[in-house]
Amino acid sequence: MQTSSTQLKRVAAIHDLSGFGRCSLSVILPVISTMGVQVCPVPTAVLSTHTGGLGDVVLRDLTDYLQPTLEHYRSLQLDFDCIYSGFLSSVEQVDHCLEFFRAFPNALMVVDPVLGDHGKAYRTCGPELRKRMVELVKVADIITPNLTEVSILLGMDYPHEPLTASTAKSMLAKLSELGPGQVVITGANLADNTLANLGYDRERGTYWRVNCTYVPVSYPGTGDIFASVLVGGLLTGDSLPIAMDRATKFIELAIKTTYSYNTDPRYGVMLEKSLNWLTKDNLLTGYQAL
Ligand code: PXL
Repeated sequence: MQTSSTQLKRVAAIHDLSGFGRCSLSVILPVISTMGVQVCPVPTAVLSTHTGGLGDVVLRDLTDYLQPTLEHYRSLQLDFDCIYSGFLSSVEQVDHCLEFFRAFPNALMVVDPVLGDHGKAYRTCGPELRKRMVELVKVADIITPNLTEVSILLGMDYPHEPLTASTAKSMLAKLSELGPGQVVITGANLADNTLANLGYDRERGTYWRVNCTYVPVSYPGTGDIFASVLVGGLLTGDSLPIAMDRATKFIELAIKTTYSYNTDPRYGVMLEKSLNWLTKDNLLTGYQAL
């Protein structure tokens, strides 16, 4: 039996498992484990690769796996410190995620509303899923959309122009009004010519930004890695701005390492070369008030 001081935090991660291309559970498992948090994968689907340009993907939907799995965990009287949802392969999976959230009311509810990127919805995310994702956002404690997902959730046009600080703050506040007390928007181009991850803590009334270095390549899975580091940080004692800072610095390291090797961007970031950074006691002072 573990004593409370040696007990690890435990996360149920409801995401797909893509075999090749370094996204979703393939990156979530190593990242969160390396941060000293137990992560229990609850796969929503198994795919041969991610859906970002690698040809005819083999996809096996696991919608009918989710509810019996929750029942099994209930029968074992397992508890989770965090339920973290992401890519869903059917609309009904929204209901199953809601059941998970209801089953563990004391858990930190993290929703990464995976729906699209670069102004376009992913081809597996149809109109009904795009509409219903807001039901998960409503019950979440924290959400981590990119700007494409922000525009879908708020029913507005994708912002092609850089955001002023006041527009960015109003987006964060509007998302929080949907439910979550903490909101993180990833990859926002700001009008002062910077790229930043943005945060909002409603209770504290504070807006945050962590600037990132621009690299002219986009890799799949970086949103999943970012959210995983954020979850790992928050569960091991980080404040929101420190967790955002940690996640931003780690993504920057993984992207810059990968970019230097000139690999095919569709293959994702070379996570294996960067993971060990997460075990270090890093100094994190890069966050700023927005
Ligand atoms: O990283 C988001 C993501 C998750 N899962 C699958 C994807 C993508 C993005 O392309 O295709 C299957």
